[in-house]
Amino acid sequence: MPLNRFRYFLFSCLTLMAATLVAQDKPNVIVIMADDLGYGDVSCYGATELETPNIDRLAAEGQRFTSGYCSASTCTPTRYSMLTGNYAFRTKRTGIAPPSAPAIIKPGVETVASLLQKAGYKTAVIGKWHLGLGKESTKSDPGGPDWNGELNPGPLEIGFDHCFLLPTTNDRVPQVYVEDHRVLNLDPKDPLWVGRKKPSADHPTGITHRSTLKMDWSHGHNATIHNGISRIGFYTGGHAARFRDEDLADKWVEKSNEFMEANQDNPFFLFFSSHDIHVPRIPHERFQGKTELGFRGDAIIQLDWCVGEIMKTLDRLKLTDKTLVVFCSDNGPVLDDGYADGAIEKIGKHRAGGPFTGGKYSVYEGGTRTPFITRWPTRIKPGVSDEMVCTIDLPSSLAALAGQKVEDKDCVDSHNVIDALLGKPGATGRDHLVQQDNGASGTYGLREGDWKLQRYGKKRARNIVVEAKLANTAVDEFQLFNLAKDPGEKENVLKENPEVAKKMKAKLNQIIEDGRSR
Ligand code: NG6
Ligand code: CA
Repeated sequence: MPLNRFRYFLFSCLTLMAATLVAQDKPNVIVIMADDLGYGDVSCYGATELETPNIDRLAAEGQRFTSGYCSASTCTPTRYSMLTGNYAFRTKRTGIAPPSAPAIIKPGVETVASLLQKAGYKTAVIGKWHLGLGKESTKSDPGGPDWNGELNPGPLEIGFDHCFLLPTTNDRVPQVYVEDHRVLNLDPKDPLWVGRKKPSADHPTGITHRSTLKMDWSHGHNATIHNGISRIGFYTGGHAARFRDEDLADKWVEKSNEFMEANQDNPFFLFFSSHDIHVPRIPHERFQGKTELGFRGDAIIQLDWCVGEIMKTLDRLKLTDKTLVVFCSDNGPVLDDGYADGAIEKIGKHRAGGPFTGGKYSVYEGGTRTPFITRWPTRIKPGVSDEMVCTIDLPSSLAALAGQKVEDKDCVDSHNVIDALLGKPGATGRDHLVQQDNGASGTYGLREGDWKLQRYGKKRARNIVVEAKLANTAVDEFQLFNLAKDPGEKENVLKENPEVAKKMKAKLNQIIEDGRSR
């Protein structure tokens, strides 16, 4: 070979090798997000009334965070923020989405999925979505999901190559899977109708047919009945497409396995979005009765099983060492969230929020401080971290890991805490975090170091006592706690620390007004 051609050949080989090395260097990423799972709900975070061996193994092989958060104490805003890296309170209509909500994250908005897609990843979301599907409503078109046609925009328009979804949440209609842009197994001769109003006078509901239900409702959830359980909202048709609640977990695992197998040779990002342990809690028959805590406990065992199955697949495909797994939750715990499943009656010694006060719907720590684990055997040294990290940090942190630039205008509240997530010695997490409850209620928490400020838009706090029925409690507009001395936020020390309170109120206002915090 002439020298010049040989040089060219050598150069090409080296370039190819370098590109392969870079691609290999990018780990797969799996974010496993549980639904309504509290800090104290798994054994590696102190639960004694049940055992979660697979989640515990993840923790034992990785970093277990004691200050790991989601950004809101309900589902839609946390998921919105986890994907976009923007606090949900900055955008209207990011509160809990109804069954017929249009796509909440608009095409063109950068997300953790679009960032990783640009970095060469194949991306998928499998499981609960609850971020709306379909177009906005206009005067002539009601918008929202076109259940019999194309469900667009959706995850595929914001960076996911593939999706297999529970479209909203399991207590909302309809009980069908959505694969990419369509309802799976829909028979055009039996179209799916979804609406807010009772479709006919004789349509059976949780009110008219209450005695036939296999699980009774306790508040709300009394509209259309499917699988012996009444739901939020009405629907008819689509019978061939309907699923059984008992089979959801198996389906998420099956579809995730397919995705991992198909993408074992290239970097992939999998958002495994479990419906457990949201209501209605109907675990598969093989998990029913596995705990003394009723279906809420049994659903935790089912969730743990899913985690184990994903870990098994990684082992089988020899991907464990090449995969960063992040385990987290979308909000804190709630016991009776609308169905009489015995969660309160059977709670015994179990403390779903661990040492923290409050749960789902609350800006007490229990609302957002949740299990948070990272595992990547070749890169993360096992240990426990007290660094503050949040699900909203995943876009910037994972982009940094994949070598993908995040533009200044995007992911405006997402901090790059990848070193803390990987447990690097001396790495620091966030120095502050804003916590919100649901929509634009004006209720916030601000944690900064050991201090925690709470601000209440309506001077009412929801779900402070997780072990009782959901209630609103009168509270002062502002409360201040010292988490180092009082992690349970029992003693409001605002009067004793007026300067701290003043500074934190100003900081909270500033973060809201600035429109960004990165
Ligand atoms: C509430 C529902 C609750 C749950 C929640 C959303 C009633 C009375 N309560 O409105 O059951 O569905 O919305 O939960 O309907 S989340 O985890 O998806 O945010
Ligand atoms: Ca939730």
